[in-house]
Amino acid sequence: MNTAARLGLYVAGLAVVFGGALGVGSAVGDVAPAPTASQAGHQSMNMSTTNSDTPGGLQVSQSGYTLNPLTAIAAGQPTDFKFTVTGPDGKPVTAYEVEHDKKLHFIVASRDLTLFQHVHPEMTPDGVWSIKLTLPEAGAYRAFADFTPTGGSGLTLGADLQVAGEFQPKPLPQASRTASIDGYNVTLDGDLVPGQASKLTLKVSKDGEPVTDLQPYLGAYGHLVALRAGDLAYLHVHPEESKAAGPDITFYAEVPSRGDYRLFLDFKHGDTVRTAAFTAHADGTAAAETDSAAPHGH
Ligand SMILES: [Cu+2]
Repeated sequence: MNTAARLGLYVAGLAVVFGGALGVGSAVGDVAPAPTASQAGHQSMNMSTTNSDTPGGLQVSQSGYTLNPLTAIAAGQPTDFKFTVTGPDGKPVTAYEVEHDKKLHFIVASRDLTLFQHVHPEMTPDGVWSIKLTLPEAGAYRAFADFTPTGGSGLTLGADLQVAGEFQPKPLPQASRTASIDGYNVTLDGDLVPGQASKLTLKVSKDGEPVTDLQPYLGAYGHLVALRAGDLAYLHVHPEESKAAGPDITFYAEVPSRGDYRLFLDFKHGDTVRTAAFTAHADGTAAAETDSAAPHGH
């Protein structure tokens, strides 16, 4: 399938997800809604007790689905990490919808937001997921599973992972509009405004030249994960459909509150996926910040 067709399919998928989410929101918001035939067919909707405004990733169990880590991780040791997602019947879920090219997206971030991995585990037919993980340092981590069970709505569940040993938590990196990784420079344009879909444009360059041959990754030219400092709430970010393979990649990020956020952009070039990370502050105004003046709220 060519890239344009893949992106088109991906956008169609997003529309479906939005439709599903709106359905849940209105069902939860109504006062004692009479179950409709379609709701009765979706067990997860009836079991949902979460306000639709609650960001993802803050709960280990939601709508009857639970993330269960099965493997302890030692610092610096490559580990075959296993987990399951159990469903409303208590059994491991084995049927998932494909979103962004994958059935399940697994993200691990250190609680201080200085380490980040976005990986794609493999599932056995009995519903046990596994992925080779190396967490280089001891400390507290948060693992996120982002998925849509077949017959249910999209969910992001979060679980703590503790890696034994002494560790020194690092302060949140200063807010910045530029990030460097492996000779690539990525700049961030746009401002996070609480309660709005905030347009963010990331521009990738290498050796001072704009990169115009980005490779599709997860059905788009980039994938952005945004985590809130303080509780690692996992935020909704939607890519804008793009026919150009760079240098600009545009996203819409919905941040629920003022405060600091850490943005992680995965992009693919030269057959390698790299991550550029930014700290951004959402202060409720759309005023431009500069690198040197970027406030870092405490
Ligand atoms: Cu993913």
